[in-house]
Amino acid sequence: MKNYNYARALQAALISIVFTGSATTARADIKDYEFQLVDQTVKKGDAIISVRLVHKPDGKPVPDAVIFATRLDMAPDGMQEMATKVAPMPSTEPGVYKFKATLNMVGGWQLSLGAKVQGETGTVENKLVLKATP
Ligand SMILES: [Cu+2]
Repeated sequence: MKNYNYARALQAALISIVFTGSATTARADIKDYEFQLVDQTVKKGDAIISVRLVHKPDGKPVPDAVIFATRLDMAPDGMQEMATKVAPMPSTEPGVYKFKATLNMVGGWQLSLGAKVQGETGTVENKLVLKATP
């Protein structure tokens, strides 16, 4: 009987360790981060695209992320092959990342971003759809 109680206590202790461990992981989950467009539309031609990186659980902007991948193409309008160059610009507001690009066609454009967040493992990967207007 004594051994049985000991086993129960050990099992309870292990379960609480597992739960504590998963709660910690959830708090630091890279999936808690998301890029959002500051403006859904831009004028056709030379444009500045601003995106905000937010930590979703508290809505806070996230500065100093390292953006390592960008692609801007017309996939939303069935023109994946129509891509344009994306150049990073200096940020003027913490958590807001700016890019310069020439959108030479009116319609839907998809901005794909890959980023690393300081102190987090994994990468933030988002695809944002914006509209170029005449
Ligand atoms: Cu096009």
